Amino acid sequence: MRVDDTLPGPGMADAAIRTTCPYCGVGCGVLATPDGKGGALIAGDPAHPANRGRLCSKGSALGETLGLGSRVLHPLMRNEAGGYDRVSWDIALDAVADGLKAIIAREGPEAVAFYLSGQLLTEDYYVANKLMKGFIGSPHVDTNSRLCMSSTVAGHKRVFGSDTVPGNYEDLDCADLIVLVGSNTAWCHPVLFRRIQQNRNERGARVVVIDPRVTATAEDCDLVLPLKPGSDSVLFAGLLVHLTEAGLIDQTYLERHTSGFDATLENARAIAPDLASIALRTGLNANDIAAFYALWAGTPAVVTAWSQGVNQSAQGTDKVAAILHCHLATGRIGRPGGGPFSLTGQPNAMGGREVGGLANMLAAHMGYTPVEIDRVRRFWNAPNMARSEGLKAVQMLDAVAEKRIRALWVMATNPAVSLPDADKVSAALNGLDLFIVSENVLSNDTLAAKPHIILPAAAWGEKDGTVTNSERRISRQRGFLPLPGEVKPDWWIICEVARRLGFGAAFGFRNGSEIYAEHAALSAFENEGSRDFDIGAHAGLSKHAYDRLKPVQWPVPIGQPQGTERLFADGGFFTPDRRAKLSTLAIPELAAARSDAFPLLLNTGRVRDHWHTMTRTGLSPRLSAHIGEPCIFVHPADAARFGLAEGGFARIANAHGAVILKVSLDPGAQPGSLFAPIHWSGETASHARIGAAVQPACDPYSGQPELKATPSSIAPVAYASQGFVLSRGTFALPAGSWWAKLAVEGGEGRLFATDATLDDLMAAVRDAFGTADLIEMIDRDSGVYRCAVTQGGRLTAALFVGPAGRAPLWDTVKLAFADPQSVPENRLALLAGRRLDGAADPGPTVCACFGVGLNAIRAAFTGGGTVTPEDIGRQLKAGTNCGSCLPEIRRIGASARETVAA
Ligand SMILES: Nc1nc2c(c(=O)[nH]1)N[C@H]1C(S)=C(S)[C@@H](COP(=O)(O)OP(=O)(O)OC[C@H]3O[C@@H](n4cnc5c(=O)[nH]c(N)nc54)[C@H](O)[C@@H]3O)O[C@H]1N2
Ligand SMILES: Nc1nc2c(c(=O)[nH]1)N[C@H]1C(S)=C(S)[C@@H](COP(=O)(O)OP(=O)(O)OC[C@H]3O[C@@H](n4cnc5c(=O)[nH]c(N)nc54)[C@H](O)[C@@H]3O)O[C@H]1N2
Ligand code: SF4
Ligand SMILES: [Mo]
Repeated sequence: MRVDDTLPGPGMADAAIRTTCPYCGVGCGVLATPDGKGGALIAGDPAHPANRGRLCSKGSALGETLGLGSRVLHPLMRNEAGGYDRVSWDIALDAVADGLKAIIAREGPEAVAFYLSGQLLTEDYYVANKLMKGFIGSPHVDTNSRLCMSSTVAGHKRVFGSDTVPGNYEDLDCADLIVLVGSNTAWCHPVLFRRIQQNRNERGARVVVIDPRVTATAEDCDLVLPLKPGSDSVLFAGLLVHLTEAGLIDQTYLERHTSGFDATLENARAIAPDLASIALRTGLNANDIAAFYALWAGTPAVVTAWSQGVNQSAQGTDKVAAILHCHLATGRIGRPGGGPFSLTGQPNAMGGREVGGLANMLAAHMGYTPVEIDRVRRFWNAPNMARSEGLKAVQMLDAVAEKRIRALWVMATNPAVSLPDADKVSAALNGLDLFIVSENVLSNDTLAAKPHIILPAAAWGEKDGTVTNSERRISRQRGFLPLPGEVKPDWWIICEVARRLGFGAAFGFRNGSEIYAEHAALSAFENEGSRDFDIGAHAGLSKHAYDRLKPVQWPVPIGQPQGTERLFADGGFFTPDRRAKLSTLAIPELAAARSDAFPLLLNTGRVRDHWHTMTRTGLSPRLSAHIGEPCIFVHPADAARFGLAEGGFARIANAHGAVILKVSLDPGAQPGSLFAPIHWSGETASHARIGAAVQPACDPYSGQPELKATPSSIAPVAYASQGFVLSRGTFALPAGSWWAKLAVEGGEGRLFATDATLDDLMAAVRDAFGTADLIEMIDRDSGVYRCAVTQGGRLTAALFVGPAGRAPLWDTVKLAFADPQSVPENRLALLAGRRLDGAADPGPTVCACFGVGLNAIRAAFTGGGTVTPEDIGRQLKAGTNCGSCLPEIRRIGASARETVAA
């Protein structure tokens, strides 16, 4: 196979293009080989330092998400009737520019705002930020990274003076202890999890998991600390006290490179005076806390890594600072195998931070001091510099609701789903004077709020630029597919609008490479080592060199083109006195207090095989097979307390909104807490847009919302019947039904529950499919109805329904539906839900990479003799690619052994 670093060209159809995965912040290198028909073969890039050839289930399935069926391919404008007309780019861009001009003239520049995303490329982000903050003159640029990384940014800046991640992924290979705080690494950063596990298996590294829930990550570790939600800073304040008492403070490092230790220690003592009070406040067992402290104290090569359990918190910035303090006090920073490590969420959350995508940053890691404003103004030759920090995401949407912001341009994010208090967000968006969305897809919940103008943007595989991963590594994301329809790159769209606003001279970029070169030059402009973010070595980068850019970790200052592996081992912080600043933490009030009306805390987060609002992973049948339905994970004790049953439904409600989700009993859940995935939206489910039931309370420093602990109630919801429907097109269920849509091979699948009668359902079937090719089976006494529609002998639709609690299984019918060649000879067997080839039903998918089902794995475990997960890998291939199902396979093994023993 030929591998090309650059772009596909004539005669290169068989060449693999090096690019990076568009999902998580691990930033894995991908080799994409276009198939010449709009698709591509996807493989991990063995040469990329982030993944060395590995990909997780989501990355491996990227080829299944390249179809154009759901894409927006032409500029669209809303007409008077509320529908959309296809318009030319000129008309759409003029409308954007004229609309912005009119609002700026009438209300001033601060009435306009951009809401951006960590899924934009650095080049897109740079021009958006430059246009708004330097030329339109409004500071109101914020990004979905506010919901994701901003507490880490605020924590880094408070303590280090700059938003710097000191370490790198190799530290995870050579640490002796890895502490994962509020991170479900096994599911959310699977390739790093594999690296951590490899270290554990081969070098004996120890792993500690700190998370109120016992997650898949916690199944492969040495110590689990299921602390009370929000109590992390107590635990880490206690660690600081312990380290001091154990004589482990690195006095030399502390004296040379830090300030503020004494007051910080005093404050830590007030927060966490002794083990008993730490145990009380964290809800942890005192012995476990002592074991954790001893382990951390006794292991110099320790990495403390965190993500949303720390960031998405009303005390997020303090939590980050509390972790950083422990590393600084022991000098365990910037050394191989040692340091604090923020795991970034999105593929380019870091790049967005670098260009100034956050409302409180200006550009190139500069803030809003008069000197910095003036420096950026001179560099940009900017006529209308923003003068002070802008509104952060939640406040920005409040300003939209209050009509202080009249025009909003949303790019590459789906705020009607992902912002807290999401119903309010949808209504606010709908009320804008000018609402512009740059999107890949034709339909999502933000588009349902009816933008005036929809701009079709290039998607992964088409767009071309750079991204920065969690370890500061800048990699090229390269296009390997032609731009479909009239789709354009985001940077192009922004520059065209800038030109129409009269700023053409500053936005005359012909390609991403010219933008990157300017961004690099700004990073070095009057820097001289005063700012961490310096990629001056790339300032003069030619297009040729840019196209061949190899992954490199910043800083990459002039004279250091090889980049920088680690920072701060010898101090050199970016505060005025070059010292890290330890500071006091607020005594954490466990902010989200439960009440009688709302006795539970609603925690929200991710599942293994879906990405955010599912606009891409929702297209992949393979990825929809793992957790296909919007569930609420409940501890069995809470289920008993509130009358909930596994597989039943529950209404979760609070002051903000309500959702209805399927109940899944989870012994790993913390009693008193619920966990719901964030992925379902109004597009993919009837009642599962969780953002509607999430509070908008924010961390006071970072403005990051507390998305992990909304006081809520839960109550069972009963439906008369439950079933599934498979169809080539969309099937309309009777009003009031609960449903969740899933990608299935060959069409659309919906799982549903309803109070509609069998007659209502039969009428809906007749409406949708007619009667010509319909076979039906009905047993009114049992409340069972099943039908299949065949055309030319092939199954084209099916609906099975039964009484609630006895939902028909769909795995075998799905197989017949998926296979366009299969002609069910025995249609009655099909209606009976039996496999037509007589083979065993595979059951729900466990290994998404190889499509291995639960039943097959269970059968292999119970087949006799001692069977290990490795045997399962050899027999069935399950777990041998990305490995993110390994914890689940081990669990199936354990329960199979219990069953056999019983
Ligand atoms: N499969 C998948 N992977 C993804 C994504 C995806 O959508 N799907 N998205 C990417 C993005 S953008 C992000 S930001 C990352 C997020 O990656 P993670 O942060 O790992 O994911 P989450 O599930 O949001 O939350 C992590 C954990 O925080 C825990 N938690 C809640 N409250 C607390 C607390 O008070 N203290 C502690 N210590 N823990 C707490 C939750 O129980 C949860 O298990 O994932 C990235 N990777
Ligand atoms: N309750 C709760 N809410 C959360 C979270 C949580 O844990 N709990 N997590 C938060 C976090 S960490 C994150 S990162 C957010 C994620 O939330 P969002 O950013 O809202 O989710 P996505 O589904 O990734 O939305 C991206 C949108 O941009 C489009 N898109 C993708 N690529 C491009 C592109 O290159 N150009 C353009 N123009 N469009 C593109 C996609 O089609 C999609 O519609 O959710 C946040 N919200
Ligand atoms: S770990 Fe998975 S989702 Fe994340 S970058 Fe790598 S392949 Fe993509
Ligand atoms: Mo995120």
